[in-house]
Amino acid sequence: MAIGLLLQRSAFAQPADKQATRETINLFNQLQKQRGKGIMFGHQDDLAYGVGWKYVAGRSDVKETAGQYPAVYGWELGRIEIDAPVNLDSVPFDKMKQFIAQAYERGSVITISWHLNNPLTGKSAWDPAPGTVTAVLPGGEKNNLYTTWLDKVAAFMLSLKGKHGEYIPVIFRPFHELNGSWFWWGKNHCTPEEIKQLYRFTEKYLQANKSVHNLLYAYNTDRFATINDYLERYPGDDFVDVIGFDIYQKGDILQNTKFIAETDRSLTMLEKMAAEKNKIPALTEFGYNTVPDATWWTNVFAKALSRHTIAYALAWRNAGHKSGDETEFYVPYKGQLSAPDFKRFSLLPNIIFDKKANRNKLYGR
Ligand code: BMA
Repeated sequence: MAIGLLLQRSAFAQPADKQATRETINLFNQLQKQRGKGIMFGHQDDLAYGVGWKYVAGRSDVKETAGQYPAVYGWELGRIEIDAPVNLDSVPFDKMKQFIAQAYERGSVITISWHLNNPLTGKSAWDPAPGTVTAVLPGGEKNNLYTTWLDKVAAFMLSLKGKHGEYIPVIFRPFHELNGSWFWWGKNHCTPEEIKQLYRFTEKYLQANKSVHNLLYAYNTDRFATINDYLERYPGDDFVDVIGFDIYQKGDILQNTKFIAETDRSLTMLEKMAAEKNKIPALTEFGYNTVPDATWWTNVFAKALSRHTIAYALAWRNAGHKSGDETEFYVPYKGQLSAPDFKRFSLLPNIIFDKKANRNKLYGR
């Protein structure tokens, strides 16, 4: 009975956007179907730069250490709203489009985040000025401005095309980490109802006003304690395709056991919700900055994933040396301490990089 019900439900599952393009529907179905075959490995900004290099055709820190490209590529639209030619991490939007097309042709998955500026103050996404969400909602003083920003997002999404003229599907994850309070859309700066409204407004506007139908939508918290906590700001099953959370290991390697336990526990809750709601579970961001542990990949991360069948896990960006003494990277580069272990991790039977991903024909072609 339970299995029958489940099959029945998945047979009718469809993306939040009822007019989603064929390739987008295929991606939605395939992401569900391939669960259990393995977890796809992703990396933010992978083809654009790595530690010690920028914009060298074909380069990728993941490829240079694991021996193959990732299966999922993360990109970021922050500052597209102000017509900047490059995003907040200096990635040129025109290059980003080319990288996205390349990855799509290889059969990989694209996911896009948006650290959009604060529409009320014009400052960054990290400016939590009181009243921003209220101002952005319909009837608010910045709603018009916000729709002009969405027009630019729509233009970007609609510029992504494959060889047959089809739109390239993208997993869009706006308002990520919404249960934290570091962004203007965060927990302490609006009510659950307000952020749900903003999420729904954004999606409806892109679909109805801009005819964008190549997006799957990700609802994405930071770390969370309970299912209730996770769902507090969930906009509803009709607005979400992928459910995920972001988690980073902090501190020294003595925290390994704690990280494994928390990630494992959170993934269990996520998979339970995904089964009930017929959504695709994913680890939407993860990492241990500078990976200061030679066996972190097989001894920590693989253990955290071992009991799970999420669709993918996205490592955050290899920014390298930033201003001051700061260094930021989440996958190894050639010669880095954890590189040999990362290679071993990439060969585990439940982990999918580029080669296995492309066999799965995620877009139905
Ligand atoms: C953060 C850091 C920042 C970056 C931001 C948006 O986690 O990587 O350097 O600007 O994400 O991509």
